[in-house]
Amino acid sequence: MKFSGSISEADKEKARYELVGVPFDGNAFKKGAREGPHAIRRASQRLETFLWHRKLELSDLLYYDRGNIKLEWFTKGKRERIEDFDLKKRTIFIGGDHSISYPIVKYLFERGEIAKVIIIDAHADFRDSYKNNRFSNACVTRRIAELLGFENVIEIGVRSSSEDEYATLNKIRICDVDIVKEKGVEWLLKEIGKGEEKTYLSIDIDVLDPSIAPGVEHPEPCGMSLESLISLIPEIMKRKNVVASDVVEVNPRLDTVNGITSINAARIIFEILACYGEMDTRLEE
Ligand SMILES: [Mn+2]
Repeated sequence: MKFSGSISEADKEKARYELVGVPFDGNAFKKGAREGPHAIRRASQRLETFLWHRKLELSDLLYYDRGNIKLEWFTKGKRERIEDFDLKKRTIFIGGDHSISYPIVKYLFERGEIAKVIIIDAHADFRDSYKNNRFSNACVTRRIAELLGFENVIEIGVRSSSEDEYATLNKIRICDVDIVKEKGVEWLLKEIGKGEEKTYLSIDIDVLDPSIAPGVEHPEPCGMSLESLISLIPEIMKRKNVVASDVVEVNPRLDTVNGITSINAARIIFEILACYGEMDTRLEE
């Protein structure tokens, strides 16, 4: 099954954007996120591809769901790589647990495809190691920041970390929920800044409130509404040259209330696709 609105394999050369599933949960504690790509593709079929608030038929954007890629990863950090991958088009990776972001970012960074990373997540994920695994989904932001340079990573929506983790967090720019509540979205957008550098946007679905995204390994109360996330994404993408992104941490085994977490993940992917379209229209003008 392909993501809703994907062009067919016969027409794939016409695609302007790509979707790629990464069915991997080897670094999660509770398994199930490997079923995320399938569940999100299925959920996407339940939504209209006509985006009402934009009056945009998504399939007109021409995107292709190229199926899943393999992540070859021996946990405990011995080795990690993704299948050779060519980022010719703006892409959305569908996870998988959050640890998939690291090998993808590493792969793209080493090929000069990205320079900055924005992470939207309830959790700081800044532990040096978790349960004796440095590549755990609880360490992903730390690994990415070490790779790209701490100044090249910004984290939004955070509302949870350990005390030890918190003590190290001054190394990266964190716009946590409290400060965004206090200073407002305009302030947040100034913090994010503008720039043409190629950026990777990683969205952990658990940034949403658990009432609307219950199907996650670590639900964290007092999260974002879907409306605020959906309005934040275009604001970020107006200011940053987002060439690739991911939506991670949907665990269908825990998503027992009408698959709402998968539905909301599909809806977020719709929004990113619409923003890719908008970015390219702007560049062509
Ligand atoms: Mn998280």
